[in-house]
Amino acid sequence: MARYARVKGSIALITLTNPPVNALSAAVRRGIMESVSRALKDEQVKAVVFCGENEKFCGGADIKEFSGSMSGPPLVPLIHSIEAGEKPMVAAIEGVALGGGLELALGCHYRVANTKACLGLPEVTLGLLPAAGGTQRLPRLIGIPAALELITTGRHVSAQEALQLGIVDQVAQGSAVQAAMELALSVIGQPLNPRRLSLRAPVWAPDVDGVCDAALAQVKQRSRGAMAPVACVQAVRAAAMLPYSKGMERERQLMDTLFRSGQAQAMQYAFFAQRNAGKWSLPNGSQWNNTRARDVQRAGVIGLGTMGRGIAVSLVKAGISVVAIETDAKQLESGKKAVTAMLQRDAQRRGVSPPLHLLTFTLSFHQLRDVDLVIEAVFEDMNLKKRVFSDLCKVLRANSLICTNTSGLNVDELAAVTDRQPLVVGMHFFAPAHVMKLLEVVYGARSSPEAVATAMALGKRIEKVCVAVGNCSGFVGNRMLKLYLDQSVYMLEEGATPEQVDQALEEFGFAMGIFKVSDLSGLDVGWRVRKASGLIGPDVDPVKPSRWRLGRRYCPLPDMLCQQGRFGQKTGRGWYLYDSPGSKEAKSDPEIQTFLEDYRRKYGIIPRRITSQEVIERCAFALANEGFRILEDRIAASPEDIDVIYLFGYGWPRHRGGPMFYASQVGLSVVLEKLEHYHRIHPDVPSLEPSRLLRRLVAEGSPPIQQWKSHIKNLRSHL
Ligand code: 3H9
Repeated sequence: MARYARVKGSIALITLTNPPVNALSAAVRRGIMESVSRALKDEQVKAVVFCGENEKFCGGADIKEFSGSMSGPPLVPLIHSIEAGEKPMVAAIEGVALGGGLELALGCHYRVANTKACLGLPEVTLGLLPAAGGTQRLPRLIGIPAALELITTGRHVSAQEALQLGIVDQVAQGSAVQAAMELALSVIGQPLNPRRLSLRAPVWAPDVDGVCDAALAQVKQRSRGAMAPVACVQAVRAAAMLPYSKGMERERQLMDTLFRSGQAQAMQYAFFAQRNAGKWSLPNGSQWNNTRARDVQRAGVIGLGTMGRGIAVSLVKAGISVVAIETDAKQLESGKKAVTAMLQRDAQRRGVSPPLHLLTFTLSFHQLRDVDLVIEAVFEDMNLKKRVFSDLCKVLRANSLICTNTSGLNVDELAAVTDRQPLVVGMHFFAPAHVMKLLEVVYGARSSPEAVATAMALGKRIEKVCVAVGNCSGFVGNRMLKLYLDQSVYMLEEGATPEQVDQALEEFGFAMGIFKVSDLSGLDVGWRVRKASGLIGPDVDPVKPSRWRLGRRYCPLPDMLCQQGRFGQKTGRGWYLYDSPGSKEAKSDPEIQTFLEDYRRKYGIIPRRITSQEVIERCAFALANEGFRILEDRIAASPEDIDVIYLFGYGWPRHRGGPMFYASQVGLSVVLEKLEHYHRIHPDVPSLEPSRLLRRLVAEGSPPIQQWKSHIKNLRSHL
């Protein structure tokens, strides 16, 4: 797990060998310990170079080990022994030096990276802090402000930036190992104490308290309720205030607290869930590793509204030629301007030239004859999309894929109007499509595994986190969202205000409460959907609309707001008030308070106090309950897939793992009990009735979330 070789006569080359990222498993740590001791004992060896197999230095501690009992030599003393070694130790960084990997490099006396390397301390994204001396050595190397920024964000830096910051001593154009060996030979005999970061004095500066306080305020605002960023600031503050050994003690104490926290478990779960989502499977047994994706060189994008523009930008940035289509010249021109500007801004930021040559803007469908795949992103209207689909079939090659960007329309119904049902899939992007990470790839009843594989591979290529989901109204994300929205507005009827509900959700960790998000997305969007689905019609009394529709409780409050022209940010008024249309700062609106009071009076509702706990329980458990139904229906293959959708598409706080993980962490029997309680009080809300799968899991002793899949199979075999 660490290979030892003597090279150039006097250099010990220690290679970490634990593919794919040479994580510091117990075996690797043991291997390093033995190799270092051998190098120090060997009189022929004058310097030591560390590198990683397959041109990847090290991805850090082995995260899989965190859930078991730790064994093998601990990392902290191991890095100390490297730093204390009486021969120059040089890290040759290629690929990645992350977390414990970078901490190992910081324990070395010199660091060389090659141009393609990236470095960082991303522990905060796993609910932890760099606990192998990273919080103490990095500030001593690059100063408090820069270290705070890197450690609290977990940001990766390029080799060039690492050089500017002073993290590495040299950037090599070619092999970092060769350059490190040359450097090692050149420093033999030079004093090592100045290179030992732990021997440096604390990096105190007159404004250090102010800098740390500002960082603390920033992380509290950015990651509401997350413990790790706060602990990171505390540990770096210790580096500024305390001698090294005391700072290390503080680092360890803080790590112990984080390590045992549910937040770290949630974030590590999220790390693996994200990677597992790419290992998709379909109910028919086809999956990621037995299905070939087609190569996509040229794509068409139909419609250059908000979604189409973002999709075109994402494709072009990934090097795919795009034929972008609009129906009239004016819209085409405005789409062209917007797409070009987005690409130019992005290219400027990255210091490259914009790949505008990959774009063709046209009004003619005929230009699509050579594309491998089309993504239709026209208005969310079934008849319009059907028309586009049948028109596409007239011009496309027989084997071109057709994808629809829809947030919930029936993919099978759309596929049925084409001459190629197996080649039709949904690609549900999230706005803005060039920014948001999530992509739901929706397979219909007749979608071929190859079409799913192609959409998943394309999504990955444009740097999306892709989840394959089945076809049903709203797919996974929006099907669940509807119930979450329902609960939120019911609570307004019962006595809450939008501010109270949003505050509870924000304290839970959401960046924005549901009413602020609704104002941002536009209240008219849901209004249109409700009209199309028959919930709002001419027979609805405009003065006192019914609170009971299609056999269940219905809250007309959002419709009543829309009738007043309150569409959210875009009109300057929604659940909140904004200074002007389009402005973003939400302010409480006394008119909304009066509106809610009048409404309750009109319907004879006696308002009651709704606690934050009730807000979270009703929103989060309603989400999870629908998640269980989605699993029963095989719309999602696993609870991890659902959680990834909520983490990347709906702002669910990462330190809460996702709605399904949260349910497992709270305890399934508690969730069941609460749902039964709320359903007893609100029998007219069928979605609060606990799902069969939840009941079954509780009856089977609430197994851990990783085992739910097998219980779902059993449940199905009993149906
Ligand atoms: C730490 O270091 C704590 C210390 O401060 C203190 C301790 C005392 N462990 O992402 P990919 C797996 S905490 C175990 O698809 P990429 C990953 O699950 C650690 N496994 O590839 C996947 O497995 P599979 C701090 C790991 O090229 C496979 O490798 N370090 C680890 O897109 C490929 O991963 C981090 O937070 C690991 N550390 O990206 C870095 N890393 O094939 C976490 C990866 O079975 N890792 N795997 O699905 C990353 O950010 C990315 O994986 C990396 C490669 C950028 C390295």
